[in-house]
Amino acid sequence: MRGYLGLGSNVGDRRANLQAAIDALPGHGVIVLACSSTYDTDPVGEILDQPSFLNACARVETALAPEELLDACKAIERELGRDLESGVRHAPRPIDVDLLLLGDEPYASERLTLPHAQATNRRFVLIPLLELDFDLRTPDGTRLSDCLAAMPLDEGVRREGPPLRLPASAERSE
Ligand code: PH2
Ligand code: MG
Ligand code: MG
Repeated sequence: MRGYLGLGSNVGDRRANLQAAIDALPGHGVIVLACSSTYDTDPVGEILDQPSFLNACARVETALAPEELLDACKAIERELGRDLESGVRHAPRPIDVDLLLLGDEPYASERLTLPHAQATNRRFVLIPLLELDFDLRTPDGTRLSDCLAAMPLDEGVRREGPPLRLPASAERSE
């Protein structure tokens, strides 16, 4: 099934952290089909006084179910040294891997909601997602380009660098 991941880092070598997460995906049953450019973004959410983020998105293909893909994202965060026990929501982090969309169905459990709220209301997610697929829609048919067009321009998102590399071992199915 086709899915979209959002990646973020605001501690250490941000680009290397994002690339390491991309490179770890095939080892967890996730084929990376495409990566967006990287964007330097103003922190939004509960903690604004923290370093700016580097954000990117990836289009992936996987046979994993939604909760299994979430577990893979969390495992990669742990492998890359994110301290999941720190407990502070929205605190600075070397790596954040979020599951944004998977297939054409919504999903809701205690741990996971699809589509991820940020896929429709955060410029740091919408802009790299639309770079990957300008016609992308949520399962209810909402066009993400319409979500972006309706948003105020108050969250700074600046293109920082070229797309992250596909993992060396990636099987490409496109
Ligand atoms: N992630 C957050 C909170 N705030 N701000 C930006 N710009 N980028 C992020 O990835 C981000 C954030 C929590 O996951
Ligand atoms: Mg996040
Ligand atoms: Mg997260």
